[in-house]
Amino acid sequence: MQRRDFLRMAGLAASATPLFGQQMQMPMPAAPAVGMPSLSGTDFTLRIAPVTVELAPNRIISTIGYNGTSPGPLLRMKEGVPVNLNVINDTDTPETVHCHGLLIPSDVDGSEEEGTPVVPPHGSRSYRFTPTPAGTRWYHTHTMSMDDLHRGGYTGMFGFLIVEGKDNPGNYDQEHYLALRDWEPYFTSQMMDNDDLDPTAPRPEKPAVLDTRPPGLEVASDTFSINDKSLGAGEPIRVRPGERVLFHFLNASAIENRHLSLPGHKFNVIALDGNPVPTPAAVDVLMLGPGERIDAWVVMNQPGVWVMGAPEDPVREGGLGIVIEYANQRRTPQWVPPPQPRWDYTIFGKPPSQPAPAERLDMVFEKIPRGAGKFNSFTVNGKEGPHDREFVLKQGTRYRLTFHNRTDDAHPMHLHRHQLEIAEIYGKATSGVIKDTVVVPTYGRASVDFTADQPGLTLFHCHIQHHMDYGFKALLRYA
Ligand SMILES: [Cu+2]
Repeated sequence: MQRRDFLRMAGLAASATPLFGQQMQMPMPAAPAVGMPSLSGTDFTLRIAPVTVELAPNRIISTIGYNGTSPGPLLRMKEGVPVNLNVINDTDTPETVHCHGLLIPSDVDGSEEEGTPVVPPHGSRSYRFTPTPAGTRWYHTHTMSMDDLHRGGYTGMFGFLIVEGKDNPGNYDQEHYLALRDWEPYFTSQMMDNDDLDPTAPRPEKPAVLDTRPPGLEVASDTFSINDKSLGAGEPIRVRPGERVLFHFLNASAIENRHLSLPGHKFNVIALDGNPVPTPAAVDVLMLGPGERIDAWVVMNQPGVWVMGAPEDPVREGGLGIVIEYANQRRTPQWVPPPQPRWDYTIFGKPPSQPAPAERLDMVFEKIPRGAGKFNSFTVNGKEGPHDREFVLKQGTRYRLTFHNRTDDAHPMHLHRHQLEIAEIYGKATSGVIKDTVVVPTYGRASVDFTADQPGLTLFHCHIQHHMDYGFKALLRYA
């Protein structure tokens, strides 16, 4: 590490407490979650190298991270102000850093498929771009892992990237950035999904005859954390009755959609994937697919000591949670199962009012059991990625993209460098919900609109690493 970088990190670590210090209307009574330094300005350096993560005193894992930690530093950029992102790669493999949710050119987006130059092993590279739009974004490696569970998205290479706009919500007492994560993944043929908790969900794409061939191996985990700490191992979030706490949640998992709840409290969702929603609404349970973010505030009005965590017992007990402790309360953290999770993007939308799209594209998703030897493979319209010349966009055209999910899994579908407006999902029409990653339900259908206004190669893929690596991606290009 260069001395300059070290000084910068050290200085920021010391001043990291008031994250939105200047803009806050009330003083922050407690420190934010530890373990996540923050960097701001216009010149950012990320150093990729092995790190250890102390999930709990008796649970220390080795992985790869940024600037000595995982999650990496919170990067704070200003909307519209050009930045340099300098990436130093201290590992033996080429690396990429993808800025997820930003509308930036292909050659700096951080995807090799789009033509972004990689950071060579033991080399460095500088990317210059103008961050936009404002909101909760994130950055992560975009390399393939294939059958190596110590590479790519399975490592600790992820962090928050906040693009600050002119507006700031401001009206809260504390602010926390919480990344949901799993560690030490392994292969299994057991399906452990919790995507299908709602048996009443419509399944318009369920095939009349199901494929009964034995499935291949998928990736699972039993070890979880929020940021770098498993439930109970880190400092609690300390609150006082009546406080409004703003949470920025990120599912930084490479393998699974996750739910989250806080007994006795509701999440007031104000933004999805960093984009303000037309109809903020209070919910008991959040759902985040890999890659998704939710900004939500909570009024702390149930004094006690609570577990905010995953509703599924093995996941929460495996570490996916954090303790919320009210002042002057001393007791074992309490957990109460939430009502049936029923996540629905459309409650945050408004009645359909979007213009009719000029063009329509259909994508049929299928899973081929053991299509890749011992693993499943995934196809879009009958073929594995890259779909080099299949999806050719006309500049300036508004498209409606309809996903037909004929698989037994819910997939978080991510389009790089563009914003997706949900038009229909779960059989409901909506508008105004702007996302970059949309979880398409099991055997479900979803339509999203986007404007082709970002010329250049554009990657579309499932954000579950194993699915992306085994075919579930497509390269969109402009005519
Ligand atoms: Cu998937």
